[in-house]
Amino acid sequence: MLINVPKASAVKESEITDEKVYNQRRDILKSMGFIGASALLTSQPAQAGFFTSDDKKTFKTRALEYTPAVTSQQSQAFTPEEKIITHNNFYEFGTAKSDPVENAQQFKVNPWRLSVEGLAETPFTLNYDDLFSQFPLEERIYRMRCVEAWSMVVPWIGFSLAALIKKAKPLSSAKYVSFETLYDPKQMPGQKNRFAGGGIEYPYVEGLRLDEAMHPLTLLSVGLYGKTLPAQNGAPIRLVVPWKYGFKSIKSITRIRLTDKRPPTTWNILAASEYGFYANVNPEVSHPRWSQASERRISSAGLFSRNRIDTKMFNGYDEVASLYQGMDLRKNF
Ligand SMILES: Nc1nc2c(c(=O)[nH]1)N[C@H]1C(S)=C(S)[C@@H](COP(=O)(O)O)O[C@H]1N2
Ligand SMILES: [Mo]
Repeated sequence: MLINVPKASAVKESEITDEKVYNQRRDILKSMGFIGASALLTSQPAQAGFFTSDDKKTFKTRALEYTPAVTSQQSQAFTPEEKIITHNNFYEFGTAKSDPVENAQQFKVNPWRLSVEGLAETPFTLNYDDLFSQFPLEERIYRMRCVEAWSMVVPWIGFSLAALIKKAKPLSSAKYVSFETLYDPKQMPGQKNRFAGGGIEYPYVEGLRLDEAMHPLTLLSVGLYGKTLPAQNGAPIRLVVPWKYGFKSIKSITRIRLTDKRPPTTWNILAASEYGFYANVNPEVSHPRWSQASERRISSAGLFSRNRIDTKMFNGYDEVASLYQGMDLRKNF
């Protein structure tokens, strides 16, 4: 007998927030037999866009081909697209949550160059088109937990970081992976002006231990909600590490490097006592200035709805616990 037991980490029914357009379209495709384990979801009808005014130059996204996540109609919940693409942290475009969507619409992502380098036998670079064609794209529905205690459920599209790292053939001396965001002050007002950029020393940098980077949950994302990433969400390619606080999920990456030393990370450089290297979601370890025990789930419910939920260890992704066996997670926060 085959029983479908959902993993502890699967997004639960209790997290349901309806995203009508997306789910209805999925239902239609499903009823037509288009969505199966390996079906490719292609050309989406253009949705009523957020930026339809003619006077505003808007960042263009396009439909992607990818393997949809296998979901039953009622078992998945998504934060509405318009919230995911208007409530952002991307300090290169300003420090307010509404700044990235305002200031990133003219961001140029094509041509792009992502180099994969460092302690590797076969370093390589990818151009813009390669980002969408070198690795098969799949949908991953992940809970995202920001260190500021809000969270979302996002239907990402991308590929495992592990696939990219394997292609580079890491040397045995490689122990960490470092990541770097584009440095281009002409395009990014926060890089031009230290105050506008929140005092960060740019480029924004992040890092993972190699085993964290190779974990199958760790995603390089090139899209969300069926389309390429909006600029404000980290186009054309960004990291997504769903068991860590959002600041680890670095956006608009131009360089990935295999190293033998733990790489410096932006928020740790800025305030080491508040933001650690690991940044695993942990309800028992408070931020020095606020509790991490609960979070505000950003859903389709109104702004004033009470959608506060308990935060789970590793953001509920228990399968990563073995990566940290024997470590003191209060010290290694
Ligand atoms: N380059 C860069 N990457 C970044 C950030 C940033 O300011 N610059 N902010 C981080 C933080 S704090 C969060 S919570 C997530 C937000 O991702 P989202 O806007 O797609 O939800 O991006 C992360 N990646
Ligand atoms: Mo964040």
